[in-house]
Amino acid sequence: MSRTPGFSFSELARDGNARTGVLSTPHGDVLTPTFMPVGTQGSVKTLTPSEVAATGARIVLGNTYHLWLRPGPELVAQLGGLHAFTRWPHAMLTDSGGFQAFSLAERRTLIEDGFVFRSHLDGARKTLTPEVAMEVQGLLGADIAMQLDVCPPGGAPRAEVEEACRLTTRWGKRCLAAKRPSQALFGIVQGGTSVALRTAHADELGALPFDGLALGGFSVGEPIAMMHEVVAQIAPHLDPTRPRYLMGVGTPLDLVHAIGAGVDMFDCVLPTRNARNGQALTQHGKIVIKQARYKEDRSPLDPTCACPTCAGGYSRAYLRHLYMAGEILVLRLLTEHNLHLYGRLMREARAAIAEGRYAAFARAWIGASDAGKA
Ligand code: PRF
Ligand code: ZN
Repeated sequence: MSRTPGFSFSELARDGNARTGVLSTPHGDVLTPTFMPVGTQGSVKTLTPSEVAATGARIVLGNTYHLWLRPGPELVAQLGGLHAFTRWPHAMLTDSGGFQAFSLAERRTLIEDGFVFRSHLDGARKTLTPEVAMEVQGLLGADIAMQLDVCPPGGAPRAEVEEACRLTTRWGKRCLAAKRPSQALFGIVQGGTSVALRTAHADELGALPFDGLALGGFSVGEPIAMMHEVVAQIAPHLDPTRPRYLMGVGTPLDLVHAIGAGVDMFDCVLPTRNARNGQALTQHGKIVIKQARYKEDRSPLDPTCACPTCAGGYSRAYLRHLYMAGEILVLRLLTEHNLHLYGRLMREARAAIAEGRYAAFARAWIGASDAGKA
């Protein structure tokens, strides 16, 4: 079932439930598993597109909610679309805006037709319907659009999770009807931590002609072990001919678990946001750079890392100094390091799957981070 011209997914190798493949888009091929750095407002904070690509990323995520409110999709379209506007030449995906409207907007309410809310920028009253979400994403012109969905908070009552699934299916059908023929569209499976609700919702959305299927509603406050368990059960159940995308997740360990379950795509603000909060991630856990223990530390963040920060010889002591002095260079240096770690994790995971040794690879990563915590 070829749905959108210029867009396809093919599995290259499988190892248990883990798989490696290639996602072809009008802006190039993306090897999976892949991590999409988050470029909420049309930039991956602190980095240029060529710096982002140097981390290994070949697809980034943009946000409908933010770009709709500012600078507006008509302006972006007039300036040639999000690719031309931002100078990112590779693949791009936009999230539909519901999740962000729910977490950022003021006085938001959910109705059958969509979300009604007030902008967090100027208080203007806005209505985000499935048709508006598709119109905005069409004007932005990313390779992949996401359907408008309802993401209940972690621990929401079962009736609320069931209603979120029903509404998400109805909105998914409206998004498919409103989609541009040239833009791929992914459906979003909800269902909280219930495997039964998620299985039913995955079957419902899987019957529709989406180009890919996402798992939404994870990492919203449920225990991490429960997320790993539910993802392990539901991901293999999603149609293997289409890419599987776990939204807004997570730590390197979360990704190692989810790749083992058969997830192909990820996005998360964690590597970029934590960098700006002074945290460097490594295979052995995180480094909080402001800590006094790094004051005279001549070593790089991670001696095994080939990123421009570590390979460039910047010491932990210098990075700590920059952070304490409020120098913005440190935000770039930590962001580069963190995104290179995610890029390397994806590259090594793909190689491990292709060579049939993913289980050993995952054990090594999980063991190294457990040792780092001790
Ligand atoms: N839906 C959408 N975007 C998202 C999520 C979701 O459930 C999440 C949940 N982790 C992150 N981003 N549309
Ligand atoms: Zn590094």
